[in-house]
Amino acid sequence: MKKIVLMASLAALPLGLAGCDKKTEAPKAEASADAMGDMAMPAEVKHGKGTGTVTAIDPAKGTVALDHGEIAELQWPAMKMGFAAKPEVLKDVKVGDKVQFEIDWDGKAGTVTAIGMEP
Ligand SMILES: [Cu+2]
Repeated sequence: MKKIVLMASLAALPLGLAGCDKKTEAPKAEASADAMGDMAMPAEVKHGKGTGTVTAIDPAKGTVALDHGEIAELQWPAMKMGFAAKPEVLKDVKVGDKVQFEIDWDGKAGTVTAIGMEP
C-alpha cells in the first residue's frame, strides 16, 4: 500500500514540474511579444499617384509591373518596378495598357490601390 502511494507521488512530480516550467516560460513569451510589437512599429505609409504602362501582370501572385513616370509624392524618378495588387484592383487592365494608378509605399514595398486606363 505504501509503495503504491509513493509511486503515485513520484508520478505526480514530473507533472508538477511541468506546471512550473510553463509558469517560468510565460514571462519569456510576453517579452518576445513585446519585441515583436516593437518590430511591428507601423512604418510611415506614403501615398503616391502616377501614370505608366503595364509591363506584366501575375494575378496568381497578386503582382503588377509598371513602367512608370515620376511620382512626385514619393520623389521617385521614372522607372520600371513591381507592386503588389489585389486581383480586383487589376481586373480592368492588361499588359500594354497606359494607365494611371495610385500606390501605397511603406518604404520597402509598394501596393497598387487603384489602377485604370489613362483618360
Ligand atoms: Cu518606381
